[in-house]
Amino acid sequence: MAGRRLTEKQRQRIARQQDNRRARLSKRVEQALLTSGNSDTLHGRVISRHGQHLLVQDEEGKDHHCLFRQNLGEIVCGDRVLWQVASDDQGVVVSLLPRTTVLSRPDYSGRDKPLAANITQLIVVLAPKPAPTGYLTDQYLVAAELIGVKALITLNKADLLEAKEWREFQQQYAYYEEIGYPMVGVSARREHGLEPLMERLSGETSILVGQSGVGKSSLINALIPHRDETIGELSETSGLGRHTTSVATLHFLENGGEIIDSPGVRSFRLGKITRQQLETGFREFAPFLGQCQFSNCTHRSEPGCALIEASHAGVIHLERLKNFLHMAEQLGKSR
Ligand SMILES: Nc1nc2c(ncn2[C@@H]2O[C@H](COP(=O)(O)OP(=O)(O)O)[C@@H](O)[C@H]2O)c(=O)[nH]1
Ligand SMILES: [Mg+2]
Ligand SMILES: [Zn+2]
Repeated sequence: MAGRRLTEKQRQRIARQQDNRRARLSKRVEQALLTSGNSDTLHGRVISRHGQHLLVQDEEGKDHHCLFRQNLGEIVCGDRVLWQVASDDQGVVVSLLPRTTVLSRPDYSGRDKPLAANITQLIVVLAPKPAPTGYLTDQYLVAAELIGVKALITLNKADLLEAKEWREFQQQYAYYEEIGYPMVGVSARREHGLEPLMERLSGETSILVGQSGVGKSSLINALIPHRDETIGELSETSGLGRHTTSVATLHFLENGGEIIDSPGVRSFRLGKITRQQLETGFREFAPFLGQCQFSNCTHRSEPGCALIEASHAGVIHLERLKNFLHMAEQLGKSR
């Protein structure tokens, strides 16, 4: 990422601009609260965030365009908040309620930036096209383990392959099921067959992740009939609807589930984690951790390495160990 590194001068200028913008915004927020004279606080759910603007849904299911107090930190899609009405079409978020989980990734400067909050399930979407990279999949699965949410693998675009090829495609990922990650096969293009996915969404707040083009947005469209119309309405009232694919956006399902569409993440890097955390991010390694001959074993080539032995015995999939080693190599490096 060396090409994207900023000079100290550029960094200072950006920081100054951000300070100025924040100061201006703070003034606007306080002004809006003053003029409304209304101090009732209401519960809300953050549907999406566009820069300094939030789309917040109230408890009746109505959406409000909100600013937020600048001392609240990063507010993201899925957050639960308290807010006040400032004017007919605008509110101000005054408090961020505690999160159960937060999914983050490092921004351009390497700082952890939250992407979505209060999720309970991470859904990795794979498709025959664009061809999956196992490395990205495993990074997502490690993230799910570390933040403590369930993970589900969804193979999309079943319609692209003949039945036999599709079975082979599914077979390629069967080892994930053995590890304990459920897998469902679907097609966003077919009218029927989404039930196995729908069942897994019930009662959960799920986030769809995966390469751009695998069909995350199409799946949400297929799961939520009439969604397009709703989006149309939003864009008229707030101007926000049109950009829903460029930011994480929360959607409500008929079965009570909630689902977050995230923008295509080409390279998802884990935040700063320790080697030990990375090891626990591969759930099938658990029985073997601490069993190596050397207590500081890197699991690369040491004699008596329990992980290498397990991979030779076919208990740990070779691809998983390879991806672990690759991730471990990235840990110590500066960005
Ligand atoms: N054949 C087929 N195409 C699909 C399917 N799901 C999505 N697509 C297509 O794949 C492309 C990318 O879909 P999109 O939902 O934007 O992917 P996203 O980037 O993951 O949100 C679009 O051209 C979709 O029409 C599917 O199940 N079958
Ligand atoms: Mg999309
Ligand atoms: Zn080892």
